[in-house]
Amino acid sequence: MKEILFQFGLSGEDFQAMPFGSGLINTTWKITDKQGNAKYILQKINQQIFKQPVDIAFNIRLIDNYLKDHFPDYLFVSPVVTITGDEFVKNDDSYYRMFPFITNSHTIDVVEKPQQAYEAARQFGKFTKLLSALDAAQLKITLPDFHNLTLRYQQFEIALERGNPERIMRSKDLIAMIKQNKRIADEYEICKEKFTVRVTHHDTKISNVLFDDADQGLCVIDLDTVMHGYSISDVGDMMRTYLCPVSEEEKDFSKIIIRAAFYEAIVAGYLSEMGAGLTEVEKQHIHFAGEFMIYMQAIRFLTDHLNNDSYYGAKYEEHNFVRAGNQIALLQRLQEFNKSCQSELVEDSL
Ligand code: GN1
Ligand code: MG
Repeated sequence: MKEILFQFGLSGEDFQAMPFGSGLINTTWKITDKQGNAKYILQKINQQIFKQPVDIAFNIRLIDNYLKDHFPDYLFVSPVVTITGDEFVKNDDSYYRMFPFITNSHTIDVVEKPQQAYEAARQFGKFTKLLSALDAAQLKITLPDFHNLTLRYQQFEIALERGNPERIMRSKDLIAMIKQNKRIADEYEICKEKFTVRVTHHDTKISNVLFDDADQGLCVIDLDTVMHGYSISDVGDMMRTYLCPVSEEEKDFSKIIIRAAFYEAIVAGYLSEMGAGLTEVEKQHIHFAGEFMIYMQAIRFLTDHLNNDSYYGAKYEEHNFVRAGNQIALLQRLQEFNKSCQSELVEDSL
């Protein structure tokens, strides 16, 4: 750690690293000074997943330059360069990068108030809006087919053939539920052609938004998966992670509920920035977004369980099985919620 900090121009005597955050992929530390003040965020990139860290750096530089040129007031958290002027420190074949810790900012891990959901959705909407004139095709593809639900479904089918036979047997109920909901993958395959390709964040969980001391959103962070994509990815992942008071880690599925006020906050926050820019087709699919992302995450967790946890890892034997079951329960609650909203709409129009 000392050597890595040194490469970023920091003395190991004056700074201390502490594990930080709850991401599943990269490893993150908070770097504090002697007084205990947070100064930097250090990250080791998971190269099993991100095969080309230099592509991530390319994208961040492209966006940074674009925003500095066109929207200089936007708070963009640029990486700290090393003493040799590089974006990474390479150590034992691993890539480390560092960001300044923005003073008077904080992140949150759980969405407790609709206002937080609104602010976050506004920030993700604003990010895509500010970059709407940047050709998304210029961005490198850091994770090919990341939100390609058609492919995720195919990978699930392959896992059913080649995965761990015992786990397949014990997962038969979840497998059946994934299959029963295949229409979500079919709908995606049909409608994706009609969507506008946009600069999309692809990881809109609440801890990827910086808030100021008055709980106003400042900007979005964690740009590793910023690529060309569709608005349903960003809106959908907000629904997946903000609507329910408990996360994908929760084992007691009776706690999985949909909070209507948070649903409205996400839609209102996103539309406050993107409303004028979205096409009719995109607007019509806002309500599809949550189902799309929750279903895809359920597939990804279950596929990984069947493949012996090779992607997400597992802290206990059934970890990804529980996560998949959690996401299926969330999908069911959202489907009930969407149905009841539709019947309310019908009643309203009568
Ligand atoms: C991963 O590492 P983290 O938590 O930012 C994953 C997301 C999933 C999420 C589920 C690159 O994100 O797609 O939604 O876990 N990122 C990657 O918690 O696979
Ligand atoms: Mg992430």
